[in-house]
Amino acid sequence: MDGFGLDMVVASPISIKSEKILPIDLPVVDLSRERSMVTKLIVRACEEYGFFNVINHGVPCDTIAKMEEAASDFFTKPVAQKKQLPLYGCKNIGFNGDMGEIEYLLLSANPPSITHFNNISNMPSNFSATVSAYTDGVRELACEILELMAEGLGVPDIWFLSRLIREVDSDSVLRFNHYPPTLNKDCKDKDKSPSHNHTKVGFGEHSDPQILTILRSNDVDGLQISLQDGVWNPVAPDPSAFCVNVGDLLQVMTNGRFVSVRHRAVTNSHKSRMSVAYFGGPPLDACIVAPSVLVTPQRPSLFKPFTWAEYKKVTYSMRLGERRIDLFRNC
Ligand code: GA4
Repeated sequence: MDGFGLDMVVASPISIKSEKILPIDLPVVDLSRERSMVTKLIVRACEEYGFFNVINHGVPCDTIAKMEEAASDFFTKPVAQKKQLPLYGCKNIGFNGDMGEIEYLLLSANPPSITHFNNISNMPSNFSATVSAYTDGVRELACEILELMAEGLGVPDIWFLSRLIREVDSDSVLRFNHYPPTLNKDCKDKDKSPSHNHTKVGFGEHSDPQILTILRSNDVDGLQISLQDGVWNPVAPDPSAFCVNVGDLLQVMTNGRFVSVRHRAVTNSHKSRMSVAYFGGPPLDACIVAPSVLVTPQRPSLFKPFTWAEYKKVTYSMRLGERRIDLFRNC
């Protein structure tokens, strides 16, 4: 994987430091192919990359298009109007001082919270219907993928993961992200040259705490994953696909077979990047533990059992980039 290294420039605290940048192609899983082949491909992708693109996913194109339009309409509203929504955020991420070149809206992906949007002024009347249809579609896709994973891992109860996010009290989240272009209008012409880097960190390095993430983005790049410390692998956006990634809980529930890979989003100098991410999480009281078939004398249990409530509390008490999963490792 040598030969693509580009060094980037430090300009401000949220600019990219000098790092190795090495573009990669994610594995592509075509859900319309033969089941046993699909399960093998998914398992391999989750072991080696923690990420893959899924095509022929079954989520209707118009459901996706309406969602993207609703997200884009929302972000073009005046800031004062957006700030009226309790779950709107700009630059501040979490509660411990993390910052990024991003504005976002975080919603609970459970039906009662989505319906709640009907009662908030300034949101279009069809907003909650659009979000509900999209959430139903991606939740179903996430469940199908989790069942394929369980099958591929040889777990007899193939619903052991999907049932956690199908529960009515599952703690899943939908996040709309907007990364505005970061080329400063006052920039001198000489600084606008392609060799000058205006890329900044939109959402800093982290792993996703939940079980599985299903990400959709517009055609503007920005997602980077890190398969090796200090090396960033930009992933090209694919408008025909959903990008799927393993979360911390899935790493624990596969006893470390699947990897929750660190990733980040960077801005583009000239174009707005928009994405919608569904984070499939279990109910708060769910016990997070690997099934017995994945714990063997050759591969003893890597993690202590815990509840999602305990993990979530730790997640929100730490900085974005901290390796919270390490706190739950067996010695
Ligand atoms: C990362 C994944 C999801 O976007 C998120 C994020 C959450 C937030 O933005 O409020 C967190 C981050 C995410 C992990 C560490 C904590 C919590 C910000 C942060 C500093 C919604 C989530 O569940 O965890």
